[in-house]
Amino acid sequence: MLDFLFSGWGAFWMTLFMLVPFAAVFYYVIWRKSVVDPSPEATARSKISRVEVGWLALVLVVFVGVNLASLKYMPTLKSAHAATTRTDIQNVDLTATSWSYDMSSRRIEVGRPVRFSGRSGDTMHGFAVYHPDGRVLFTMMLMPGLSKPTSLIHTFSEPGKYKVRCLEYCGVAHHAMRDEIVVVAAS
Ligand SMILES: [Cu+2]
Repeated sequence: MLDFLFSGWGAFWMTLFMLVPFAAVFYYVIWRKSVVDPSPEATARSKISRVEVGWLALVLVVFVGVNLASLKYMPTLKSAHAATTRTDIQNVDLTATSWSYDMSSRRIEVGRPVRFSGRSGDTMHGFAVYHPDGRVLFTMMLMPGLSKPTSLIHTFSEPGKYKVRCLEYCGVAHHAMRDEIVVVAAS
């Protein structure tokens, strides 16, 4: 669905688009400074204003709150949880080599956790799995020369065709480094 974003121009326009809010805030701050507050030296430096206390408190609450609330979505914590509570884990071993994946299986059962154990045969590669609607479900970084594979446990909740892409730049055909996993109904 969001395939156009992965073309060169799609990524280019998306990057520009994401810079728009930053540019707007930047110009607003400069405008305010020049129009409303022409002499910042006039304000007392030793005192911390109420507005500053408010902003600090807001940042603290948002920072701590978002971190706490997002803990359970962290792939590492999800993996650890599945590894200790589930006994029906499916295993998929994979090796990434420029510019394809060698996978022990491309068929996965829905609802059962899958342990992806990945290695790299040459250089740095990525292993990112996309939901059929275009969302990234997780990504793994595969570094060459490690004694143990990089592993992650994920449970697919819907059957379908899931695209795999490399998200670490790995050479001239990096953009063509793709694969597919099929998640099927439990047998
Ligand atoms: Cu790559």
